[in-house]
Amino acid sequence: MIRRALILGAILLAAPWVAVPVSASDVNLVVIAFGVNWHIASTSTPPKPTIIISPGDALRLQVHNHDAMNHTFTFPHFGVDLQLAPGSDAVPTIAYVNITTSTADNGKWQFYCSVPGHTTGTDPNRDGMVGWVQVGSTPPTPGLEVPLILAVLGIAAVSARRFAWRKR
Ligand SMILES: [Cu+2]
Repeated sequence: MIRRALILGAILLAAPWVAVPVSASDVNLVVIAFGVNWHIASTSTPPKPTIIISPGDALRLQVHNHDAMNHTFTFPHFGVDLQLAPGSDAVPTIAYVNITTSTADNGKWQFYCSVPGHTTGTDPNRDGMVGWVQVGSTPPTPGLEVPLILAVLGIAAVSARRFAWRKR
């Protein structure tokens, strides 16, 4: 009986970690250099975008340049540094970037254009022609998990004791 209670406790403890889903999808996006700013999908979306993906996702980017000047798509965390020749709305310059992520990439990472004058500040806190990729959600505040684990342990301990007492 004690053993059964302990096994039940162990299963309850293990369950939250076993249940964590593993997602791995392709995220296809167009990132546009326009007006010395980055935009997602269209030139009229807000500048300085944040792309949110899950660890394990593959980020498949088309990087377009609509400006009649050079830009770069520079993303230090993922080792990407692309030159973008001048383009236009009618005939944008198009480059392709594939980024594969894992749980090791959890966090918020900045990309930018390295042409002098297009950003101010230094890595990883530039301003201007910048954007971010956030891998995973921001971690939840600890406080819910710990009491839950203690409650499960408490239930297991109490039932083990009760069974031991009954046995006598
Ligand atoms: Cu630029």
